[in-house]
Amino acid sequence: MKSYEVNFDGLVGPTHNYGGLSYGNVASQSNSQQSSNPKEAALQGLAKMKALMEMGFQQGVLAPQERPDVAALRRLGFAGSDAQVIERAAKDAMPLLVASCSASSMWVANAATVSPSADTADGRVHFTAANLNCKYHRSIEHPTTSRVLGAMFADQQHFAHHAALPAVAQFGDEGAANHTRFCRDYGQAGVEFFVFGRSAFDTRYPAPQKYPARQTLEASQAVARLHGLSDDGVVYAQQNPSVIDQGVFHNDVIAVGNGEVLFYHEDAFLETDKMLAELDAKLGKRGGNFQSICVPRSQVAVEDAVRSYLFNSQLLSRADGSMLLIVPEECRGNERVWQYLQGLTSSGGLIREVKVFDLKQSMQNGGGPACLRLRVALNQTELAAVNPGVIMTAPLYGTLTQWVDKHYRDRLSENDLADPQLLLECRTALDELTQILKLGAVYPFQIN
Ligand code: SUG
Repeated sequence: MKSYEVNFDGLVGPTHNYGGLSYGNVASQSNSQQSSNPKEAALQGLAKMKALMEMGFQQGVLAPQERPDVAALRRLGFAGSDAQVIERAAKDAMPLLVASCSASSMWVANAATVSPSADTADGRVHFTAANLNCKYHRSIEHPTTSRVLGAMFADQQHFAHHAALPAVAQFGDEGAANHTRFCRDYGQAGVEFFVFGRSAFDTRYPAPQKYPARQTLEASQAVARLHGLSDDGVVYAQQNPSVIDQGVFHNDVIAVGNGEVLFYHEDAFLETDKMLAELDAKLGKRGGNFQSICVPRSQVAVEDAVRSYLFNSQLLSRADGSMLLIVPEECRGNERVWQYLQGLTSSGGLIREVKVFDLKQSMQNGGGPACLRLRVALNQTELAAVNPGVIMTAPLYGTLTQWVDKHYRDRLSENDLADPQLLLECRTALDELTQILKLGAVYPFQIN
């Protein structure tokens, strides 16, 4: 049976703003307080979805969340009508209002970890929503994420959903941003590669000194257990703590994998040789031929990787067996990175083409092409069982661009977040969106 990698891209929500909320994420910190353009952000994301669809890739869309999250503010003690809750938060605790307005759910690589049916004990596709425990503004995403994923992948015969791990730092889980799957074919058993930043319980693993390591080994192991993965189909590796301290807050900022290929920076991991040997042996037992492409620090420094988001790219398999890299515009703007990419595509290797996308609105918060998508490998039967409302088509693209044009502002600054009108605009837009995407009631304002 034919199998596919389907990319579900996060639709940028109407409150997209630069809140400076992510310590350890260089772009988020350095663009803090700038005014944003939510309309442009959403259209940039939709343009990428459309382009991939037109190139023949399977493409889906993942809905944004309800923001401002009034229910989250109520849990923190703000009371009264919805408008009063926002007004009081703006007056007494602006950082909490900013956090409750973040459109960060757009980076759906952090929404969940997904294991395809070929890897799992019960032969279903498993999803574990990520607790995103490291940052408050992201930790409030998972209940809605679970409802949205449940509405997209509702058929229990094919899809199994797990609640987020316990919401403590020891089980910090950032989803697919630290998870890659290698396989010969998307429908065959593969090797799931979990990258962690620290161990919560075992002091033998070093930890970064400056910035937080968001993903723990124990969280990754729990996800592997929940999904029913077998030991011979799993490899764990530790991210190099020194690159976390240079701004690599997720592994997908320093490495990307697809099919049989891992594209990574020389400094990405600890014990790299051992890790590569394990990946090679385990994928070999599953009929695959593991290949790795190491980008040397002499050609691309970690700092250039972080600035350009070279590795936060989408590595896509084309019908002729070659690969295509989807990179952000910032890669073209970095001389060393661009030179490296020219050499890579002309070297006769697997990666033959680079396509550049303008995702500046998202990039200024540290979210590149790979952050904006959640990969779900599905066979034909499973794909047919997905809610068809979320599969990208030319008419859906048209409807969504019109929806964005109608509802989104083209400028948002911190002061605007306190505007009670913004809440109404967002709810009106999202209510319409759930009808467009055929999701049913998934948002707190629709349920409570
Ligand atoms: O969690 N930025 C996100 C970026 C997530 C990128 N995802 C992956 N690498 N997969 C984060 O740090 C910034 C929000 C702000 O500052 O307004 C933010 O949440």
